[in-house]
Parts: sequence; C-alpha cells; structure tokens
Amino acid sequence: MSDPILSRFALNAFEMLGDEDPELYKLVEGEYRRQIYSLAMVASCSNAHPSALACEGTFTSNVTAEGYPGARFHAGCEYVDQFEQLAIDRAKKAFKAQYANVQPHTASTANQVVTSRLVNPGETLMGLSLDAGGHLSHGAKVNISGSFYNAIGYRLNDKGFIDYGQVEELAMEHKPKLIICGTTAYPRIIEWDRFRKIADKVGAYLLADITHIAGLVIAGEHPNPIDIAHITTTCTHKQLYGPRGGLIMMGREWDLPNPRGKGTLSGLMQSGLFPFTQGAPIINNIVAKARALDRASRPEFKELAKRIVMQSRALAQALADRGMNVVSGGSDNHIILADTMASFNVTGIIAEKALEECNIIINKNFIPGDQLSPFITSGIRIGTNSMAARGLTEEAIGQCAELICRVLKSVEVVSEKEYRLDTEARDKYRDEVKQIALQFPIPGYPLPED
Ligand code: DSN
Repeated sequence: MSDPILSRFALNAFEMLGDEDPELYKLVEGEYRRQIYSLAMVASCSNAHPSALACEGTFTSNVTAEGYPGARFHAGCEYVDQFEQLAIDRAKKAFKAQYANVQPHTASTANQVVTSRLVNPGETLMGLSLDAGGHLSHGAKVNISGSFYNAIGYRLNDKGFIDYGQVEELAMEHKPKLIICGTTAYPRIIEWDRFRKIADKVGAYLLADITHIAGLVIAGEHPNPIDIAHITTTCTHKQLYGPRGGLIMMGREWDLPNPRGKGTLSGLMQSGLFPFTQGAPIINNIVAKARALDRASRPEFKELAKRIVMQSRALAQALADRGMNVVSGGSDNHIILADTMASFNVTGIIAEKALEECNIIINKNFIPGDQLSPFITSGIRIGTNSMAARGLTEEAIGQCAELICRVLKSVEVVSEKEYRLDTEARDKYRDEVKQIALQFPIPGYPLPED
C-alpha cells in the first residue's frame, strides 16, 4: 500500500465522531464492548468481517446511481459500475448462479420483489407458517405477503420436520402461483427437490429463501437450491458475515420466459427490483457485499462452515445431555430450537431475559405446536454463526451448554414473563461468559485496553 489513505480516512472519521459528538461515540463504543464481552447466539446474527464493515463505512455512499452497471440515470458511476459488477460476479461464482441482483436492501425486499412480480394481489402463495419457523415475508398475516396475497401456510410434523405430505396436499388444494421454501427457525436440511416436484405438479414457481443457511450452501454443507428453485434469495449478513442486505439469484432457468410480457424471468426480476420496488441502490452496501462474497468463496470459509455445523450438533447434544428438550432431536445447520417450557418450566421470554442478564444472547422462539403468545413462547432459538467465527472448541461449546442450563435451572419463575435471578449467581455467570469471550475473541475486533 503506497498511501494508506483509506485507513487515514477511517481513523479521522472516528476521531471526528469522538470530538464532535462524544455522546454518540460513547454509545457506539458501549455497543462494541457489549459485543466483545458477550456471547452472541442469536441464530440470525454473526460478526460482520471488519473489512466488509470498512467497505460499508466509506464515502461510496455519496453516489446516487439509479439503474444498473452501464445503464444509469446519473453521472459519476465509473467506479460504482465496477463495484456492482464485481459484486454480481462474486455472487454468481459463490452460489454457482447464472443471474444475480445485488441491489436488494434486505432479503425481505428481495422476497417482495419476487412475490410481487409472480403473484397478483388476491392470488395465492404458500410458505412455511411463521409460528412453524417461516418468515414474515413468506405469507405472515401481519406482512404485505400475507395481506396483499391469499397466503396458505404449511407446517411441521410432530417430530419437528417439514411436513412435505401436507405441502403437497395444500398445494393441490389451493393451486398457489408461488411456493416459498425457506425458514428462520428450522434446524434441519431442506429438501429442495421435493418442493420442486410439488411446485411442478401444480404449476407454481418455487422460491428458495436461503437467508439463514447461505454460508452453508456456498461451502457445500447444505444442498444448493440454485438450479432447483426458479429463484433464490438470501441476505448477506446472517451467514455471509457481511453487511445487512439482500440478493436475488437464479440458476439454470434464468432465461425462462417472463410471465408478464417480453424477455426473460431474470429480466422480470431485474425490473422488479428497479424501478418497481426500489429506487437508488445503496452503493456502500454493495461494495461491502462484494467483499463478503469474496471471503465466503475462499477455502478458509469452508472450514468456518464446517465449524458452524459441528458446533451446532455438539451444542444440541450437550444441551440434551443436561435435560434440554431439543426440537427434532438435533441440528443439521447452525440452529438449535429448544423447548425450555418442557425442559425447565421456563417460558421463552424468561429464558431470553435471564440469559441476557448473564451476557448470553439468544432469542425466544415458537416451538412446533406452541400454545403461548409470540411475545412469550415456549422455547428459544440458538445459533452458532458467531461462536464458530470466534473459534470456540468443542469443550468450550460444552461449557456454554452447561452455563445455559445452569442459568435456566436457577431462575425462580414468578409468572409467564417475570422471574428472579440471584444477583450473586448472575455475576458469577457473567464472569464465566467473559472468560470464554476473552479466550475466543471476535476475529479482527481488537480487545479494549482497559
Ligand atoms: N428473520 C429474522 C430472524 O431470523 O431472526 C430476522 O432476520
């Protein structure tokens, strides 16, 4: 590097923040320390790589660039076109795709693009019910996907696996235009080809939303739907350790005819994103996506993905050994769903709050057949993306399982939402968490000196 101009820019930027707005600097620094000293096990989070965060924090944000590379509505896009093309090429390479659109602000937006272009208001789509582990954008009543369209939800069987028989029955009965397969709280492999057979049987398009498992897909730790589903969407932050944002991709069927007119299905996605759904893209976000996609395509990332699954399996087993009822009996990906009510008579919300007090960050979650409200729930969802990046060993994973179960067993339940946790015990748990966090620091996140 002849002139580390970008490093000077970044240092200067934080110094300006500290000098000009100490109140905000203190808050941002507080969040940094919170992340350093806690163990983040929320399945939908990870530690974004510092180089991706650096890309996102740049002046590339200053460019307005409606349109696509080579076809913009604004001048000044010489570098912007190259950033975006690089991100597209890297997305295609990583996922073995033929088409990629890197502009979606989020995966929810990506799903909205696909849904709104393939289903007319009032027509039918199908997705995994929110309370069975689906996503808001897969047909939840409180979302556009469940209020503008006639959304039919399929569910899990008693063992906690997708009920493919029910998917087929519902598809035959309701003849959806679009079937969405993808989950937010499902610990098992998704059988894309079974979904495709059902979609073909009823003449539906198939959308695979791989938001939660995108890293495992790239690394070959989960089957890739790119050539099975008509369209695949993902976010770039959960398991790609990149910026918050979305992608729309297609595989071998990228040139199917556009059901709305001239051109191809991928052309419909292109215009469905801009100008139908979004305006100007977030350029700094696209630069950061390019960076994250490059990292995710490297051999080291395969090791990380293997560790994600290894840790998840080990944690599921270690929790079960300590009396936790693990939904579906284990995990094939990064997610563990645990029934805390059946295990320790503790609701999901109490488990979430009590663990948070001890600096273990998980989230309350519905478990299959849950009778409690979404604000309370009977269980929790745990994920290993962040712990895998930190490189926790199997022994340390066992320590985490032990800590989680000890905290939940020591909670004194007062009501569905209220509990007491002895402060001396809590401080001891916090200290144990801190020791693990210091032993396995987040890569690229320097430890505070004090
Ligand atoms: N989809 C939500 C989750 O899985 O937690 C947020 O990204």
